[in-house]
Amino acid sequence: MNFETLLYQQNGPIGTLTVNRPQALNALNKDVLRELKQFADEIKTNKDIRVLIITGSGEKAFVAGADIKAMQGMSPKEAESFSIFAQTAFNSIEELPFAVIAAVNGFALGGGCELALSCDIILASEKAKFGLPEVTLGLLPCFGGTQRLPRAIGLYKAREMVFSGEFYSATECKEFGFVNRVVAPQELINEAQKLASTIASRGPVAVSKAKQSLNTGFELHMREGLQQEAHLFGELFTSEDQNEGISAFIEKRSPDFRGK
Ligand code: CO8
Repeated sequence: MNFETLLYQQNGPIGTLTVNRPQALNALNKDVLRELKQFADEIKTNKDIRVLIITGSGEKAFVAGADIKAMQGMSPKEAESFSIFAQTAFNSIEELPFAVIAAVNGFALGGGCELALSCDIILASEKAKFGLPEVTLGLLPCFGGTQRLPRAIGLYKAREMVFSGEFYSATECKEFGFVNRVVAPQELINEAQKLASTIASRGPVAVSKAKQSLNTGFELHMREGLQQEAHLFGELFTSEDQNEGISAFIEKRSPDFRGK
């Protein structure tokens, strides 16, 4: 895969995607958003991938937001389209059929924080800073932030972050509940890879359907969510992996999951 603004590396079943515009602290302009969408569309059918890690280039930023310079002079219609364009790209990442880990190495502001929130798990360096500073620019978070953040941490904490526009440390965000772990900067990628390897060793079809149950079930009424969970559980019994997982347990050996 060849991109102008993204770097991609695959190591066995683990892919690592790096947003690569360090000169602008990896800010999201139209090119990055278009490539993120294109990347998600291409990778979603890659059966070899079991976990994707997303990070930012350089030591300073994960992604410092939407490209502020590119927003100047937009018409209301253009601004709305830009928001929808970014939301569509992030939805495609959220809907990838495998686990996605954000390895947040520095500033995750505005659209950068929203990109992390479209990932399944967020690991952060001690140096990371999160925030939704859109109101400081006279804007509101429009890449999914006003929707994903309250779902992740509740309305009250989300309102504080959105209305204040302040930056928060990784530890504060862990307390808020949307950062899973905070690690030393030099350990971040290692930790993300370790977690990715653990997830990659589990039944890929099971992880994929568990993700679907968690993510879409969260939006449903409890009873409908339970129905969906039971349905997805039933579907797993058409997979070879389910048979392999249970057989391996009974035969006291490690399972050899094939993702089928
Ligand atoms: N967009 C464009 N360029 C950026 C951005 C950004 N979001 N962030 C940093 N840069 C650029 C700087 O302009 C600078 O470039 P140059 O050297 O050419 O001047 C370079 O990156 C380095 O940045 P700084 O010199 O500012 O580095 P500092 O260490 O002094 O500060 C900060 C780092 C605190 C991260 C600072 O750069 C900053 O505050 N950046 C902006 C953060 C921000 O407000 N992000 C939210 C943007 S809004 C958003 O994401 C969603 C809005 C949706 C809008 C949709 C419109 C339709």
